[in-house]
Amino acid sequence: MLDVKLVPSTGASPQIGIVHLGLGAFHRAHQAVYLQRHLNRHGESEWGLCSANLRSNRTLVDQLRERDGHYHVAEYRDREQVTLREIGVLREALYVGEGGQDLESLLQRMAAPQTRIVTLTVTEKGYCLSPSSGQLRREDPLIAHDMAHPQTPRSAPGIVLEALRRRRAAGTPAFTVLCCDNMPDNGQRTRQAVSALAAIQDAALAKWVEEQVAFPSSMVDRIVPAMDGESFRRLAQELDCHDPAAVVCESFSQWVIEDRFPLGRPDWELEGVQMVDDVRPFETMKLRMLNGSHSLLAYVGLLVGHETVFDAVSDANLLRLIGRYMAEEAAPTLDMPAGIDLSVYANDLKARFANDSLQHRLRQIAMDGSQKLPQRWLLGAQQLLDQGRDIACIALGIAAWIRYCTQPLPGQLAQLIDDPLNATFADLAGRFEGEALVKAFLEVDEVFPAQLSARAAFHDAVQSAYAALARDGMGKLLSTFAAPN
Ligand code: CS2
Repeated sequence: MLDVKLVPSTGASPQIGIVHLGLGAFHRAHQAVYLQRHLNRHGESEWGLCSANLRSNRTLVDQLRERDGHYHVAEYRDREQVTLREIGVLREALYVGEGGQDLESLLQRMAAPQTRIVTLTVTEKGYCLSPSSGQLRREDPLIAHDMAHPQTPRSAPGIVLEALRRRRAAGTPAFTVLCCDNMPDNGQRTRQAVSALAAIQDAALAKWVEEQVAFPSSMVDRIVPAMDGESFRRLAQELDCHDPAAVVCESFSQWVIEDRFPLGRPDWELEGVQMVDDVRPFETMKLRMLNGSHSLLAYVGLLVGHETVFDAVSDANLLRLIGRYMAEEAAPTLDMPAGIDLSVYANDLKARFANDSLQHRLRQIAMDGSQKLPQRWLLGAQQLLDQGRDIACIALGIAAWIRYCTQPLPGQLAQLIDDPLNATFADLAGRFEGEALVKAFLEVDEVFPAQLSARAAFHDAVQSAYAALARDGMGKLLSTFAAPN
């Protein structure tokens, strides 16, 4: 029997104090929930949200507008317990789109003195940085557009910069920029994107950004699968919830934020947010342990025919694989503050992955691998090699990723790889095979840091994993690989 707890939105309609870029499922189920709990606790709030989608999902924005921004979040602990939360903290939903429909409203909202924080979940590629070096990709079409038309920007860094330019011109103090995407040093990366663009446009503005804008880093964590027909059906059947803007997620949630907010912030710590001086150890732990395991489950799991994270961790070989990866290839690269036990963290992650109420598709995790691999596996691999350690799991993961990017999965005519470097991968797949293909992949410098791809031990490990995969198939390889000692 499913135990359903309902939590309505209480409190007065809040004033908008935060503008968010990237109105996806994650934002609706993570940040918005913390702000809702803040509103429910205080009964009023000056931290309401205006959230915008930059390119995707106009329909969602329309649906939210029809409901005055109200929607539901179903937090599943397991098959037995769920909390259905009503969210009323989203005061304005905007869609910028290619035609720039709401761009001016968004920029005005960001420039308004009441806006004190701008948050972002635009995914790794939304910052237009090279994944391996963190430098702004001037050749990115969105950046090229924003360099030519800074006042009608399209990229996330361009929009943040134009809003900051307007604030500076009006004598309004800078808002704080809080990145909530899964990148290492994500505040610093965001600063890098905005500052590099500013430096191209206007030296005085670049100096002002450097001196006046705080870019605290944060670590965000909650598993929020993209909604699909099946999740909507279950919401209707199990919870009688017929809300097209609803989101399903796990009950676990974590947010660790660097406490640098010159214009103030909500008292988030009351809602369980960890406000710290340095977020890096938490971010690195989460990226390598959770996201690194996720990517391993995705590429290896898809090759053996699994569809969801739950299916993948129900496969004893895969469960052993991520156990080994976390213990031998992620944990040894981490330097955690006292009180954090990485083996407990690893076990908690396995339990979270085994939540069978979530239909978390491996394909969703597999997308944008070029943007994710550096922080999930490659920086750690470099450290492991420096320490003279083995990188067998990471090498297997990279071999599986190369395979996934270059060969259709069984039962499919053609595989659509959802990745900004799609064309590069297709080109390599057309020109090379076997060892030469692996070599060519490892030389894609957008993904693989030069220091790593220069190492023979790195090439050898990936080459031998790929050769075994090509020879034996992933099923056989995985069973020998993950055999218990
Ligand atoms: C996942 C993440 O899609 C992915 O790549 O690894 O979205 C993951 O679910 C979240 O980071 C969990 O906090």
